[in-house]
Amino acid sequence: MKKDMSIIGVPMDLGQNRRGVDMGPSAMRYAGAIERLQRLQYNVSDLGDIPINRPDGKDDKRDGNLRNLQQVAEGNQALAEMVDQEIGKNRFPLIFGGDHSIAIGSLSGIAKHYKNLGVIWYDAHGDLNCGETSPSGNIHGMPLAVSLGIGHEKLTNMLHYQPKVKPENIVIVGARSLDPGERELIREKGIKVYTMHEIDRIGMTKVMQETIDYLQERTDGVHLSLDLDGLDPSEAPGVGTPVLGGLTYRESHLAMEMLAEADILTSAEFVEVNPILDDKNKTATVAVGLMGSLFGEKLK
Ligand code: HAR
Ligand code: MN
Ligand code: MN
Ligand code: MN
Repeated sequence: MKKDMSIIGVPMDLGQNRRGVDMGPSAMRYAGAIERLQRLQYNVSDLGDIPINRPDGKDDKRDGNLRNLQQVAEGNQALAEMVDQEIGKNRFPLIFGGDHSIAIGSLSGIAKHYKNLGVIWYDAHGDLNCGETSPSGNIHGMPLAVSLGIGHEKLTNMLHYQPKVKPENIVIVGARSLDPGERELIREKGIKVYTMHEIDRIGMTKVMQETIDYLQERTDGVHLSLDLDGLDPSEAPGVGTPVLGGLTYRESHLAMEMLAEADILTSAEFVEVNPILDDKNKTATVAVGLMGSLFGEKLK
């Protein structure tokens, strides 16, 4: 893993309905993210937070059932440019959300630099909706579809190229809440998914070993997009759309350690931490613990 690392905060809460997730970057910094990474000998540069414009108060789902499309697109555009620039300087981008709509900007900035970017989508959800299939109009349920070139042009064509990612280079881990349109897309595109059912059956060790082998064979870089709602709400309660029956902290810790050992990651993001819904910053603390494992601690 590269030792020069750039932290980018994205205080975005407009990709969904519940305020507070804009404080995710602060919560993870407060939980000691920067110090933890420095202790692991990373040369960390904290670039602060991307400015997010507030909506005008009128609503909202004016353009194709997409809530706050304009502001979400603008924030992601700024993020994409910054990520692109940091990778250009040969630095590892580590992005703190914010709701999961920020993966649109991350992937736009990252994928430019790879022919075959791999993506690990660690999440209770597939985030494979578009305006037509979304039950909510919330853009945080759409970023993976956007990366495939499916969705509103303002999002799919960010930085003027698309698609960002090929369906065969994606692995979803932890899924347990998929909408009908998402299931159809998964089937149609042949996206690799480890649902909670598979993880229960074969265990996290095998799931991650298969994921790593699969991606190592076909990709030239791997982005980890870790949505804290992939974990069980008993351990990560500070998320806007909790779903029972999730991954434990220990399973997640193991997954991160296996990724560290395989040394395949080239960028990462931690999203959906909402300190307003949390229990004494527990979820941000879990996120920072997972960062520790992901970036090389191997104590516990
Ligand atoms: N699938 C639902 C929707 O599109 C819920 C998405 C909830 N999302 C997230 N992203 N937290 O993973 O509205
Ligand atoms: Mn998500
Ligand atoms: Mn989710
Ligand atoms: Mn351990």
